[in-house]
Amino acid sequence: MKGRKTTTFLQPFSVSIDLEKAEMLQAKRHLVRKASDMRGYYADEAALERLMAEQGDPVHYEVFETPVPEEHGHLMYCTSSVQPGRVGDEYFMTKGHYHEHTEAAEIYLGLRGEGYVLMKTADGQTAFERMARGRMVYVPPYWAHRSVNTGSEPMVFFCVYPADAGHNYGDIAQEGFPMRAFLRGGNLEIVPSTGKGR
Ligand code: M6P
Ligand code: ZN
Repeated sequence: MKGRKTTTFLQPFSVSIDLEKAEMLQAKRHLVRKASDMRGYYADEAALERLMAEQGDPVHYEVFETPVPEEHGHLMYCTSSVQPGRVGDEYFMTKGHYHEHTEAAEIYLGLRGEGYVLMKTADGQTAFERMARGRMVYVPPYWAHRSVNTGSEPMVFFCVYPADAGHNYGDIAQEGFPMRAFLRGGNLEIVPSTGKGR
C-alpha cells in the first residue's frame, strides 16, 4: 500500500440493519432524545409542557451508532428513528445541527416512514427535501439539517457522514430555524418560522 497512514487503521467489518424494524443491530451507542430534551425547540412551548403533563416524557427520537474513530478519512454511520407525533400542531423533529467542520456533507437514506429534511445556511438560504423509504437526501456542505416526521409511523433513516464532522447545535440555538412543519387544516404546511423556538 502506498502512502503514509494518517488515520486509525481498522480491520474491515460489517453490521446488520433490520430493514423491517429499520434498526441497526448490535449498535454500540444509543442516543435517546425525549420531550424534555426538546425544550426551547418547538414553536409552542406550552404545548410541549402539556404533552409532558399528559404523556410523561415520550421519546421524540433515537440514534443508533456503531462508532468508528472520529478522524478524517473514516465515515460515521447511524440509523435514526423519529417518532410520529406533534407538539401542538408542529410535527416531531430532531434538534438539527450544522457540522462543526462545515465543509462536511451528509447522506440520509430513508428506510421507513415519511417526512422531510429541513435545511438552512448561515447566510439565510433554506431548502427542504422529502424523505421516504428508498429515498436518498444529500445534505451538502454548509447546510444545517433537521429531520421532521410527518407520517403516522416512526420515520427511520440511515445516515453517513465524515467521522470528524462534529455536531454544532449552538448556532441553531442562536439563529433559530427559519422554517417549521405543521399540520394545519388537515394539511402539511412547511412555513417560515415566526415567534419562538429554535
Ligand atoms: C441523524 C444524524 C446524526 C444526528 C441525528 C439526530 O441521524 O445526522 O448525526 O445526531 O440525526 O439529529 P440531531 O443531532 O440534530 O439531534
Ligand atoms: Zn449531520
